[in-house]
Amino acid sequence: MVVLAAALIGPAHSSAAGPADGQPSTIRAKKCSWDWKRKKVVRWVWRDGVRKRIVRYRRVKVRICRTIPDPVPAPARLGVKAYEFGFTLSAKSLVAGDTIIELNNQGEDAHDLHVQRSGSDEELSTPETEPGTQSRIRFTTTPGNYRLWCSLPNHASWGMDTTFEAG
Ligand SMILES: [Cu+2]
Repeated sequence: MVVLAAALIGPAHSSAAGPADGQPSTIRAKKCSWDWKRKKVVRWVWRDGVRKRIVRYRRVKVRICRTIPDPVPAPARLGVKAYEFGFTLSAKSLVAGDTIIELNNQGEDAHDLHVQRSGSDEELSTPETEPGTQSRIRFTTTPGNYRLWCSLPNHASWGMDTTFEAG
């Protein structure tokens, strides 16, 4: 077996997209790079009256292109700090869709967090969350107003009751 170091340059015209090719820079669907591949070359020769099989490998430079999937959008995040007795939100509105709400209990009592979309019967909640700890709810919001409250006795009426908007 003979390995030839000689390189064969692959097709000069790649399908790389980008400004260098005069294409709009908004096209980012493909990513290309050069790679080395081993190519098997089989040849039959007559030597001293005997037919012999000669196998050689040579390195071939090839253009590898792969399609890059559209990036998955990161979930919207809403931080909710709990204290006695109220919530401080990191934002009053967020982009509708995949959402993570994190309850961060900075108070001295346990609290929980209930979430309900205005006009919906469906209600999500964290477990009761001890002081100094966090809980998360991950769900999909649709455009609208959401209520956030603590369900421990009297906590909502004492101020742990607020809203945010998804849009
Ligand atoms: Cu509470």
